[in-house]
Amino acid sequence: MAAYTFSDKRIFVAGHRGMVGSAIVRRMASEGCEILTAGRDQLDLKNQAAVATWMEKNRPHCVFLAAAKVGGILANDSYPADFLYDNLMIEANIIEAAHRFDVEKLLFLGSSCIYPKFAAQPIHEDALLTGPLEPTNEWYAIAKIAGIKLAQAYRKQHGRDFISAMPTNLYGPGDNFDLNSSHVMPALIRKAHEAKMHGDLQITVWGTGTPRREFLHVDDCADACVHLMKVYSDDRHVNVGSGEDLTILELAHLVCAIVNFEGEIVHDFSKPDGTPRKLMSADLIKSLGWKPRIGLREGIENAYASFLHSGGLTR
Ligand code: GFB
Repeated sequence: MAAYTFSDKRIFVAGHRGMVGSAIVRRMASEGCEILTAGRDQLDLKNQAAVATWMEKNRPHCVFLAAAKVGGILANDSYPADFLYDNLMIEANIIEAAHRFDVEKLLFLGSSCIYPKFAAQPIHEDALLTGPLEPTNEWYAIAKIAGIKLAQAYRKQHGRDFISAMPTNLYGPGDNFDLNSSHVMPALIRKAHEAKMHGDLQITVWGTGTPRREFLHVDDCADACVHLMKVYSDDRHVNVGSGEDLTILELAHLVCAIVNFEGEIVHDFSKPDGTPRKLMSADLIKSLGWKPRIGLREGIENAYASFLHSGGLTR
């Protein structure tokens, strides 16, 4: 099958203000196409009629569906209705409108939390729906599984070229550094930085620090999405990861070393650990000719620099 080309086309990046969407916009700048975006003030993606009207008016050839309600373990656990409802509405509205208005190609972005809590590691794509989900994020996971199924259903029933990518835990420029709603990486960067600035003797890590996580810089994720859009056309979703993981405690030590905070790391055992391990197999995406370029240390240095550049946040 010939590779999909972007040149002279209109490409809609849904969720362009988010960490992933903004990285896709940066990555697409060199592809010779027109990038379409719609801010929250212009278009409510949860409103079916508004999405259909926007799509009819703007007629994109291709859609990156990176818009989503996202958050770390505590936000997922605290706002289950938002994580389920918002994500179902956004993806259903965009996918249905993409079909109605003849979008040539669409990539739906999910998350590694779609897999069963105790899936065999590394997790292959076919582990989907083989066991119970992790309770702290099952609402988000169910919405993301529904998104994969929507893409598959429109392919099966309507012959649409809609594909899905499942990134691992992402980090990088444009991340959310709010300690109540963020993921672990931005939380540790902020905590270590603020502790250094205030001369604190310790930082707190949630949970036991023993869960293992895989991390990918968002620029690598954006590059993988663009690659998949060009070369992949099938109903199976594709894992997007680095193929390597580490414990949260190891990550905390690495972040502290990069930020140059030399104090102690203590635990808040009242906070949840979540899934014990979430390492995805990268075999499929490797076989499609893609691999990450940004190593973990280099990626964290870049994320820290962008945190500082954006003014950092000190209490
Ligand atoms: O990144 P995170 O919030 O999400 O947490 P998940 C990962 C691990 O880091 C958990 C621990 O074991 C946390 O307890 N952790 C330690 C911390 N210190 C902190 C901290 O200060 N903040 C945070 N947030 N965590 C999310 C899902 O799961 O992953 C989403 O809830 C999504 O649905 C996302 O899939 C990628 O990796 O546990």
